[in-house]
Amino acid sequence: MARKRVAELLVETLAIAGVRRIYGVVGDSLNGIADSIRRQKDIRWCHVRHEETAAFAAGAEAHLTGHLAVCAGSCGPGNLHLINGLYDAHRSRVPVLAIAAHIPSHEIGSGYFQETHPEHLFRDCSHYCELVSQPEQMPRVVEIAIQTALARRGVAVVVLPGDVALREAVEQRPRLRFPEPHPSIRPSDEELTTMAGLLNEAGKVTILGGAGCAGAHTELIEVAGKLKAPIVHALGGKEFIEYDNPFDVGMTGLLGFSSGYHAMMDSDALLMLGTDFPYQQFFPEHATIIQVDIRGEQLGRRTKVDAGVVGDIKTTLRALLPRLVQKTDGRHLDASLQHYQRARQGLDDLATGEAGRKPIHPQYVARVVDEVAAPDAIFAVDVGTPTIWGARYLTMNGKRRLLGSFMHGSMAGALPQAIGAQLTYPDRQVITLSGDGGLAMLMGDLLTLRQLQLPVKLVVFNNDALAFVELEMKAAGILDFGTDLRNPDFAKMAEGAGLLGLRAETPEQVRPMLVQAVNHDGPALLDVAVNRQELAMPPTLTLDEIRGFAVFMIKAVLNGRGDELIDLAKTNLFR
Ligand SMILES: Cc1cc2nc3c(=O)[nH]c(=O)nc-3n(C[C@H](O)[C@H](O)[C@H](O)COP(=O)(O)OP(=O)(O)OC[C@H]3O[C@@H](n4cnc5c(N)ncnc54)[C@H](O)[C@@H]3O)c2cc1C
Ligand SMILES: Cc1ncc(C[n+]2csc(CCOP(=O)(O)OP(=O)(O)O)c2C)c(N)n1
Repeated sequence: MARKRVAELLVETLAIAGVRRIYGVVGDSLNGIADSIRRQKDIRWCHVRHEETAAFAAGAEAHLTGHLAVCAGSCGPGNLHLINGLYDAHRSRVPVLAIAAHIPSHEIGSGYFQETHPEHLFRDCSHYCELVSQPEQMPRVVEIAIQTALARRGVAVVVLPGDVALREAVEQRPRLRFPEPHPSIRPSDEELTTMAGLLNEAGKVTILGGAGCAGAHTELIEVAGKLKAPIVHALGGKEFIEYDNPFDVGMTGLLGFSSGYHAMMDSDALLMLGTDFPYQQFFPEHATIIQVDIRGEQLGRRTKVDAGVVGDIKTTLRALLPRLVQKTDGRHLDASLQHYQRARQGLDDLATGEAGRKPIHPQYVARVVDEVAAPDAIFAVDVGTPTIWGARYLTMNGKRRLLGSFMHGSMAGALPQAIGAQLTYPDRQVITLSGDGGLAMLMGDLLTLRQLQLPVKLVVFNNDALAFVELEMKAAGILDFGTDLRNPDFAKMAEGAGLLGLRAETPEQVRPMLVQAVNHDGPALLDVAVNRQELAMPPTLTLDEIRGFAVFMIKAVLNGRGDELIDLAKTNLFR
């Protein structure tokens, strides 16, 4: 029997590891791998138009499934294009393997056509990044890469020169066949006793939960009940914490709810569970802080911590529960819940759309998306104001999922993440909240929706601006600059690309068009002309920020842009 080539063995190893898709763009140096994929049935080649899309799509698949996802790029520029999406996956700690095809091995170091040094380039956005220079290294290197991506949660990169991929393999089959590791980890008895002591002693306890609470909903609710503790969430935890939660008081942070902010600030003890919420200024200074994280290096990273323990949230809370004394004083919880109701009402009041009354408020669009979307819809939100609208108006229910570039903070993630989501879950509704800037940035991959027949629904918040940055500029007291967008007719462009294209210009058009898009048997884009200046006030303004707004107004007047000020006032004070 003919001996396998290195590329073939690589693909077989991935298939045995459960990989079902590889996202990428082909190229000479990838030919060996592409040909091996073509000749087997387990793994599908998902041909996108930009390698950044491939990496974001793989990241979305990994986020949704928890399993390894794979992307690939050809040598030099091909794999270089992966880098931003890989940073996103790495920062979001989802297991992604990137295959970076490389120039012929005998040319390395000669300054050859398309030569780069992928082992250096990807070092910063991976846990593991190694060059395969000999057939003997296969499958061991790719297996180490897979194990590292899964065990350390993040990116691993295998750099494979095109000629090595085509050589005969020495080993003939993958070595590893064990399932993905899922250990249960909990703090020691002494640590649990210390934690319980601090929580039992404290008067007002608040919980801040993050993405690490996934799979621990029951335990979280039980602990909150015993401690009579309001639960605040960080954005990454929204999809796992917010639903069926009588202790929910919303999110904190600049985009958060005032109730989330105050529940933390007013607490005597804060219990941080599986969160890397990054903004230091939103942590209380005087509370006792107890933190649980699966990774010890996270403890005390964002705020001072009085007791930090290593453990997975589910196992740790299970072990902690019998040590907690049932609290009886519910005043902190009740006050926080009432505050949350008021904050929620305040936000809901902004999400209105009256027939014929322009402009369309983006909050209203997000609300309608929330109402029309399926109970198990997957949402992908762009960085920019769509992140705000998603965080505030999309309701999670335990089945819906939420994708975004929350930690890396890259624009343009929604479309490529939606591509990965729809390929992974062909029968689920996948809806984006796209920025007009974000959509334009990776717009070429609209073509992928038709090519791969993906019925993704794109909702474009078309405000003719890089509005989030405009807001940041205003808050910093500088005049907005470089934020104007002269957009094309996105609906017509979508039609040209084989999608259903719709454009809503008045509030009453939003719902019927969205329903039409969702019911359309194929990809659809709904371009909504939304208000540009919709101030998204943080729960508390710092003195610096208040000064910032004031300075902006003065500068705007000095600059003869009083009209804009009036717009601002109309939009935000008199609506
Ligand atoms: C424009 C923009 C604005 C934003 N504004 C806000 C904002 O106002 N508010 C906000 O909250 N976020 C905001 N974000 C997102 C923010 O940057 C962070 O990404 C987010 O707060 C982190 O959420 P997290 O802590 O839930 O998730 P992660 O950052 O993913 O942290 C999860 C933590 O849990 C740990 N972990 C994982 N699994 C387990 C387990 N099984 N057991 C124990 N520990 C585990 C991990 O080690 C990690 O430390 C914004 C993002 C953007 C792009
Ligand atoms: C790749 C990248 N470039 C620039 C930025 C800085 N940035 C953050 S939000 C934003 C504006 C996003 O504009 P758009 O997609 O139109 O959404 P909007 O805020 O207008 O709703 C920019 C430029 C970024 N986060 N990522």
